[in-house]
Amino acid sequence: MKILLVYPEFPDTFWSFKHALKFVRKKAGAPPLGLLTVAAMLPDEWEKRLVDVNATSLTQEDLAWADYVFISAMIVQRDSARAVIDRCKKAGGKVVAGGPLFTMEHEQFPGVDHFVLNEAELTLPPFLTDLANGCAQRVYTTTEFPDIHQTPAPLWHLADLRHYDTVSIQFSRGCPYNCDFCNVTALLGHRPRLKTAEQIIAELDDLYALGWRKGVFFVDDNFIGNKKQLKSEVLPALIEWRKDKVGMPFNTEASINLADDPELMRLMTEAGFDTVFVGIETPNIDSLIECSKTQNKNRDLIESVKRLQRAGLQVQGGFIVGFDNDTPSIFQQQIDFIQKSGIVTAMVGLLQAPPGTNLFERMEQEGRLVSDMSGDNADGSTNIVPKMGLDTLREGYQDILSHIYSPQFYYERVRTFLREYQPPKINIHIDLQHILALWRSIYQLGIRGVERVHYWKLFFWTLFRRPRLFPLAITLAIYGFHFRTVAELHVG
Ligand code: B12
Repeated sequence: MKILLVYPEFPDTFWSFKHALKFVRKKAGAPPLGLLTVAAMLPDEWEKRLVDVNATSLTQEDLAWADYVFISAMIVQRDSARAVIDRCKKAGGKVVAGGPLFTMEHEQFPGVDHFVLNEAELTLPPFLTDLANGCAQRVYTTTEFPDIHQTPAPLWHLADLRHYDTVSIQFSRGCPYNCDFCNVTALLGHRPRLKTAEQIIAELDDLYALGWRKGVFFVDDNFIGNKKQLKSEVLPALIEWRKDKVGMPFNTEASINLADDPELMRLMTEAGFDTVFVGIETPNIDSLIECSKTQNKNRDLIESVKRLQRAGLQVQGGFIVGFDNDTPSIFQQQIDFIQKSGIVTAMVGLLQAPPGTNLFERMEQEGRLVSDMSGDNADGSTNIVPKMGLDTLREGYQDILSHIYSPQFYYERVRTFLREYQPPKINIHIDLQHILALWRSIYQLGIRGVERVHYWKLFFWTLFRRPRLFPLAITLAIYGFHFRTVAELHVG
């Protein structure tokens, strides 16, 4: 059996990092972890090929080669997924689809032969058995959440890792919190399900053996969902593993209460984590109550962010405007908060209600749902009628974007962050692309860019004041170029 695994193209979004990747001559952010994991669950003797359309093109020859095309996608890849399915059908191929897009809206894809939905650990085995018996059904689904102790290591060798700037691995699924706009618990449940330390070390060993030295993104919904096991098993194992390694800094996603646990922060940075994405959402306490974001309440959010930064973790933040409790003053409040916090990578979006969430149900009851979600929560669109009125919300949103990514505000924020940040000690791996990226940034941002004055100010400020952080400062300058380019697409 010949299986072609296809990952559709991402649009030009905040998270695509498309405009930043050019500086390091990479084609895409990370290889598709879901497909590579599914590949490892297929029989060994089957032949497998991966085409990540973000990194390489899908050819007629690929389609002619395959007995089955396995496709995975998020909602944001909907259009490209449709185009891939159409091409497969025209080429006479059979399509098997899974992953979050199809799990949420499989009825909208009549061209797909088989849907293997939810987590493949549970739905793929019955599909494979039925396929072998010649009685494969159209839809395989489950309401259970599997134990991931048996999940095999992804087949990274199928991806051409030279095209990517980072790779993702997964330690846990699920999140203990109940934020009413987030569909992670609907998709993956409340109880964090964890891999063992041995599984994670084996996955890292595979990557290291393949020569990977760049960043590793732990794509957990909430990395600290089970602190006890992290502290007692996984982090000590990672600390031990890192001792004779070079490069491979880690980043992840976690809730803000990480800032309350000095021991956990210390173990994480010792293990090699240098960045964490945190859902901050809003400085408006009434909106935090409205969306049941309990972990963000009753705290000084700025101080929590600074504690993480001082401990060695760069904080990236997600922010939302458009809660019922937001008034037009929220826009300036968000700008002030983001500037003071030194959160350089600040992703701001309008409140959206994904199906399966409490927010979706409430909006439906109140007759406030208006359209399908675009799937990109930072494109200035929403599927609900906001209390403050859509025009006011959009205008305020655009005002936030044009401020926070403007060269003046952005570079000021980079300095606020670098003043606070105490980087963890990781044996840095410098490759030729880093040096070339520096030259490209000098040309693109320091000579041609509208930000040139700010760029040089940061360049020399970091060289003299925080020389160890110089590579990070240049990376952030490059990110700024990407964020501004994407924001201009939305703001016009
Ligand atoms: C890593 C990640 C990213 C990375 C993606 C990197 C990459 N190239 O893979 C980045 C940071 C780029 C990203 C961005 C975004 N993401 Co994201 N992301 C995740 C995250 C945290 C982990 C995904 C992952 O790798 N999981 C591990 C693998 C093993 O799981 P999996 O892919 O789901 O695969 C399993 C099953 O789904 C199934 N399966 C998957 N594919 C297939 C295919 C076949 C054929 C079969 C049989 C089975 C199968 O089998 C696998 C094993 O069980 C998820 C949340 C989550 N826990 O899933 C959100 C998630 C996928 N992201 C989401 C969203 C909304 C986004 C963004 C729009 C904004 C945002 N909120 O972050 C952007 C859009 C991307 C863009 N470029 O514009 C949503 C998607 C919702 C949806 N229904 O589409 C999720 C589910 C989070 C959420 N809160 O809802 N994301």
